[in-house]
Amino acid sequence: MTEPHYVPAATIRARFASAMSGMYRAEVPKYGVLLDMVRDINDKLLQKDPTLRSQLEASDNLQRLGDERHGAIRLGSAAELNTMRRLFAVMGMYPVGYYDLSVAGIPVHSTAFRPVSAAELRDNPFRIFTSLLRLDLITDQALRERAAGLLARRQIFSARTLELIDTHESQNGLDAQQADEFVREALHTFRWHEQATVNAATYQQFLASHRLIADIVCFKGPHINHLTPRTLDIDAVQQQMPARGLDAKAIVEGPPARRHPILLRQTSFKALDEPIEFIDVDGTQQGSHTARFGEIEQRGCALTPRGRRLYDRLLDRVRQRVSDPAIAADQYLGELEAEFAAFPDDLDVMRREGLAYVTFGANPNKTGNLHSLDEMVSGGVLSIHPITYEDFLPISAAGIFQSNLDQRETQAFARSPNQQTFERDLGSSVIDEFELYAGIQRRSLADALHTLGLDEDRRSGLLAQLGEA
Ligand code: OOG
Ligand code: NI
Repeated sequence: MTEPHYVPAATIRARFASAMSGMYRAEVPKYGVLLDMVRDINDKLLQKDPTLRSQLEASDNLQRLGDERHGAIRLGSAAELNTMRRLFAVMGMYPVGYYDLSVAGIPVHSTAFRPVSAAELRDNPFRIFTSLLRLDLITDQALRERAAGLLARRQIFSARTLELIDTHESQNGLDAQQADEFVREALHTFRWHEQATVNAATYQQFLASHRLIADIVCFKGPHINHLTPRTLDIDAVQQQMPARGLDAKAIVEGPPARRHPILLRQTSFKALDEPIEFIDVDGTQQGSHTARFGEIEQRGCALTPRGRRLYDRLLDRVRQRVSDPAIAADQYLGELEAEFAAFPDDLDVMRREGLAYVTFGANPNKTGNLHSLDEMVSGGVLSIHPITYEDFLPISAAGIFQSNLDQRETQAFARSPNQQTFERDLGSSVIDEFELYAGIQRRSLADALHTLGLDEDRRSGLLAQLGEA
């Protein structure tokens, strides 16, 4: 049990997310432009569409929408990843999912730290996509050793942050003063540093090997590289970006526009070229570095493993025909629409076919057959709502990485997922996202059946009809 005077993890998380947003807004003014645009578009849409508003309210999404963000960082070593896991635990954020980006020519593998329960997600769904550099994929041995040496020497956490993480673990919580201090101190780790830790020549060597390696190895810490707000209409965002002075990427990543949105659709503006000071024995040298960008996303319904396989298959067919969407955007979007006609665009059909996860609500004043889950839904005894997808998509993530790497051709790393090594470095296993969604779905049905006053036998019979997709 958490002591009563300890600050709830969700409160620390919300404060941290808000402090990070403030810091990033000051560091990257275009992020402020993007936030204003997303707020305008969301407000207008909610005014125009009261049905959407009540749907969002019913699925616990309306209240969190304005504060909802995800960020991303890239770490250099196992030790950094391990401490980062302990740091995020203070805020009730746990590693969910394993993403292997080597398949897309990017030498990292990743997880997303995020809250996991429905209640915690409702309070504040802040997430950080966290990547770890895979030095094992760098073939140049001298460069690999150089990188390892630089990474071993840096300390990305302040001494006080480390103490507060220990305190959190030993007393199982932080009091008000400790929580305030934690937010202030932990934020430093994610700051931008205008000074590199290397000279310009070393930076160039890493850059030539892979831009991402330079970004991870040559700086004091894992600067937050984007902070993404959630929009209700990503096509409007994509269309309005140029007029607001934001250089939008060619296509929106993810599924096409639908009546019932699924998974995640994302777009971004190009990374900024920012001034950097390189250090040398005889002084400093001015240069620049391109890492930080702006991203916007629209979140839809979480899919079951079966739904996800269908999504992957359809997207793969499109990608086979259009290998570079950036130079054939119209063709890509046309093919995407055509392929996804095969993905049912009706929430109850998606549920029945075991493609999507939903939550159930009880309507005790309706009567009807109480033996069949499908009939209870079609008769309105049970209402259904989409469960929001809280995670990421590897192909979209690769597209986002690539559109900001500024190098057309990506390197061919052998496909080598290595979840075991990742989990060893992390110091724990990653949570399976599908189990989380299935658990939320099952609990909501159990609660709804309880509200309807059904006896134990009837309830377990209906729960058995959920299947485990
Ligand atoms: C992470 C890119 C992935 C997303 O939204 O898929 C990501 C990075 O560039 O470090 O944030
Ligand atoms: Ni992102």
